Amino acid sequence: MIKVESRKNQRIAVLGMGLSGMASAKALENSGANVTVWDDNSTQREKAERAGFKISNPEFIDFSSQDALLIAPGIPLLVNPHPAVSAARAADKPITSDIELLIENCGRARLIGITGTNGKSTTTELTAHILAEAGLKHQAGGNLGLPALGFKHPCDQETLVLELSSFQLDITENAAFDIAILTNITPDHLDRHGTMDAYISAKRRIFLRPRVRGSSVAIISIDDPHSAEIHKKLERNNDWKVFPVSTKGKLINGVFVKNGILFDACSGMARRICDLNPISVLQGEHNQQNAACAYAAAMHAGVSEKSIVRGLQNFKGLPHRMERVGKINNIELINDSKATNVQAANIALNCSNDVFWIAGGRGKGEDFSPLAAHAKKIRAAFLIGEAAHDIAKILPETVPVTISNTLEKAFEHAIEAALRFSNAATILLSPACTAFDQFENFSERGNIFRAIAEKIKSGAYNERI
Ligand code: UMA
Repeated sequence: MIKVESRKNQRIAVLGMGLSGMASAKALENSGANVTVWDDNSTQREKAERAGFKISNPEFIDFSSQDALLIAPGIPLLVNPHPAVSAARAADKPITSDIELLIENCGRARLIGITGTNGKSTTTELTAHILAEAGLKHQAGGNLGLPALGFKHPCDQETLVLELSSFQLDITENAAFDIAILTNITPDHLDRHGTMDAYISAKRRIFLRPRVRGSSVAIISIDDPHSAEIHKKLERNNDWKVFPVSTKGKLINGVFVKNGILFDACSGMARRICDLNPISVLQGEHNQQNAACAYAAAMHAGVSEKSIVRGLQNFKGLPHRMERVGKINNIELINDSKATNVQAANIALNCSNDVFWIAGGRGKGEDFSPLAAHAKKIRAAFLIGEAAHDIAKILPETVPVTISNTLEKAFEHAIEAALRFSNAATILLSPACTAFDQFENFSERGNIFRAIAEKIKSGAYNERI
């Protein structure tokens, strides 16, 4: 784990003992900090107590004797801040995060930060995969997989690839990256940030300051207006070397994809790098955007073009992102459980035809109506969870809707309907919602979808259908 030398002997209260809080508390304690922990959920608190941590509710701590409050990403900060956040602020004590402590303590290891509404996990994994392909020492994690302070302490020659959520960026004051990537911005997490402006501000914080003024690299996909605006502003100052990325048109100074071919025009002249069309896990404009961002990052990290192309070509993709989990007769089964917002579901529906669509879960305060644009290809919708009725409302009468409530029922209803349909079809789980109303997280939801698909493929469901 990370040696958090910068906080040795400090008194730190840790709030939120999930994955990131637990790793943070362990790293801080091992590094000689005086740590107390808290979780509002008694089960998590007991788990922390069993792990040997001192429990103390930061809401009632005398913050004058504390050095900082470290909060997990899920702790409310700006809209209805957690009372402990207000207590720390009232005492004028810093609020910090695991990402901040990693940045403070990672020495000269290269830091690549990746954010964006969609595509940040794929870009993170793809960048890490390319570094691995090139034989470069690296670790990847953050919002995906390993929490920041759970990384092994890096050596100076290492590269750390960090997926960063808007939650993490909001609570990180000293963000500073060698290479910072913004994949895109569309509405998401409005329940947490309150307004779209606040959400955009959180995302923009990845460019708060360069690690090395004038030579840190900002890679910004400019295909949506919010990211294009950030790119325009950043380009005007000399703090960063700024490179745009696009899948919509030719660029004269960045990386772009045209007809599925990746081009590099970072040094002026456009050079053909590779054909993404045959790479099955990089299909669709959204994946081309991820590939272009990962290419740009790897190139600026010094990876040879040959290794990058090899990495792109043998990338295996990520689970729960348009993951093909099987075929029954002529029905494709696609697990896109990671689509936890409207734009992600929009992308998935764009890529499919004759869809039997399973959607719903816990909404994030977003408007579902853009999804109605796909009505013509949705043969039927099977809706689950808290948002089922809100999604039903935006679909026109031409789309048969079943409120299935649970994923198991929705799958059963979808397979019955798809088997009655005479043409090739797709059963697509692309919920446009988080999983938190019925599952631990999107991974659990996707794993259950995959398990049902396996059962159906093995015939275990046949008698019931
Ligand atoms: N808690 C409180 N009080 C509160 C709110 C939460 O005590 O008011 C406690 C909960 O009881 C729980 C703990 O805080 O025990 C959970 O903390 P957390 O929500 O920060 O979750 P972690 O388990 O620490 O996981 C976090 C990220 N979670 C969120 O940002 C919501 C994980 O991202 C990340 O993988 C992990 O740290 C490791 O870094 C998940 C996520 O859903 C994948 N991210 C969102 C997204 O991608 O859209 C942002």
